[in-house]
Amino acid sequence: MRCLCAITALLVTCATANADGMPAVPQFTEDTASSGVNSTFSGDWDFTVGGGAAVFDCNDDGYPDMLLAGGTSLSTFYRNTSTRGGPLRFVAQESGLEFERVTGAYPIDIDSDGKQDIVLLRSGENLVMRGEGGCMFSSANETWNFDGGDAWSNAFAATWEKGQSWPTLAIGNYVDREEEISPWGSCTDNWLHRPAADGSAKFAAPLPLKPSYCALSMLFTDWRRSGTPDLRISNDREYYEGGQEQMWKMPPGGAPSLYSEAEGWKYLRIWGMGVDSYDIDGDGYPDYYMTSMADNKLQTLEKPGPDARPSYKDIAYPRGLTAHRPYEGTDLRPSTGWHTQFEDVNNDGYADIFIAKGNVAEMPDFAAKDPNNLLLQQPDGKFVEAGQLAHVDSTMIGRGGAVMDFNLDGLLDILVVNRWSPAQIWRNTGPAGNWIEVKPQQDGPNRDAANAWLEVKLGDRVLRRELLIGGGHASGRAGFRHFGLGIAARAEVRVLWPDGTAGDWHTLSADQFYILPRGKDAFAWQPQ
Ligand SMILES: [Ca+2]
Ligand SMILES: [Ca+2]
Ligand SMILES: [Ca+2]
Ligand SMILES: [Ca+2]
Repeated sequence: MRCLCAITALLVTCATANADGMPAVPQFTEDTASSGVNSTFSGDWDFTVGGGAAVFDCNDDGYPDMLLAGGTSLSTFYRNTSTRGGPLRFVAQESGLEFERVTGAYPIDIDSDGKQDIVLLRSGENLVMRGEGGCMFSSANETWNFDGGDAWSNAFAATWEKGQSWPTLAIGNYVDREEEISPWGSCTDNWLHRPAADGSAKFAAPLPLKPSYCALSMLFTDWRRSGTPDLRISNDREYYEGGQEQMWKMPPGGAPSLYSEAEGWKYLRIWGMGVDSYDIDGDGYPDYYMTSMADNKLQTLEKPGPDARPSYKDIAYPRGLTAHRPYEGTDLRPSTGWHTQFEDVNNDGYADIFIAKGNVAEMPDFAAKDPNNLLLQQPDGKFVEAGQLAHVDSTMIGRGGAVMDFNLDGLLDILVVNRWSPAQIWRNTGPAGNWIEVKPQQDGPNRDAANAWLEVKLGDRVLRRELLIGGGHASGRAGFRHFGLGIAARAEVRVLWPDGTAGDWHTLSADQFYILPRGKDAFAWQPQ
């Protein structure tokens, strides 16, 4: 177990909480200057949104490598050369993923060959890039019959629909990028790329989702645990005409249809930028955090249960999660949130929330100096702001990013892609409690078990999250999933597989990495 307490200049912090109840504040060291990462998301009008990162391991050493979107600059691939617990270091190298006009990127093993493939979202033609091994990639648009279109894409989600061995990809499109002068009302259709009907390893022609309302983030999520994920889309009210937040019913093999108000879906309009989910209240059902301009939303089912209607209430205010304006400085105009992620950054067993913040460009009604948020969850379920104390309060114009353990020491580090400024990367130096990182794996299609659930028993609580491909803001991750364990020396862990089969509980030791193969014993994996 690592050191539980540390004295900083400001306060005494412990792995669980301070005497005053404030959760332990992890200390982040910015490694940007020495990291080898030097990427800026550049461009004007049709790079106003987007600015993402894909984080994945492509040379099988366990250390997460990454691809950063560059907008009008080339996207850049970085191989992770960090050592365990050491400073974050990367080397830019040729990968085949270098393109102009990339807005975002998501890893997904489309052909289930054990190598991550990468979906490149672009202001222009989207690309599916097949992983060849050794961190080399090549376009598979033609081979896999993927129509990349020509829209301005920023949102992505993927699932394997029931009975399919090939994934369904959803791509969210923004306004018509040719309509720079009067873009209002020009939201272009989102596309659903389902598997080809003949069962070949190809995509069918894209199915437009009508109406579409300028999606900036989306998730396939099994919101009522029915075994069939639906498609939740967060939309930017800035440009849509008559739009709202959406959830598409996705009957396997059937036509998607929108949940209606009569079915319980509530009319909600936000500047939806980013989304993530976690069972934050422990009722067994996923809750959703959506970033916006001014106040952000935490949605929970009004009446959870297997027959639940898709009626959500916003509990961001009582949970201390509105994060609606800067928490430091003198600029008190409302703030603008983008990438968001639930992760336990201090390993106390309570999931926290990170938000990358930054003005769209120079919108005068919104804060120009808008620090990123690090909201730490307390045992009572309320969150407290710790961005400044943790030193991740950058006021560069944040967009996408990732909360990920880049140096495999069990402490989650933070990456943010900035508009017009270089991306930043911070190393978490603790203090933090115990942890566990796990990777479910199954044979056949959907190897990484998208839409499985991970459950971690910690005393009388069960930590629970759905494994999703999608969400955030234009940014996706693959690899080990992290849980903080507080002072527990072990935890019981199980996987609920995407087809509904419940795996056995495994008793696993803290501070270790584990592979969880379906139907077999979990085994420890040791980073070099
Ligand atoms: Ca690697
Ligand atoms: Ca692959
Ligand atoms: Ca925490
Ligand atoms: Ca780390």
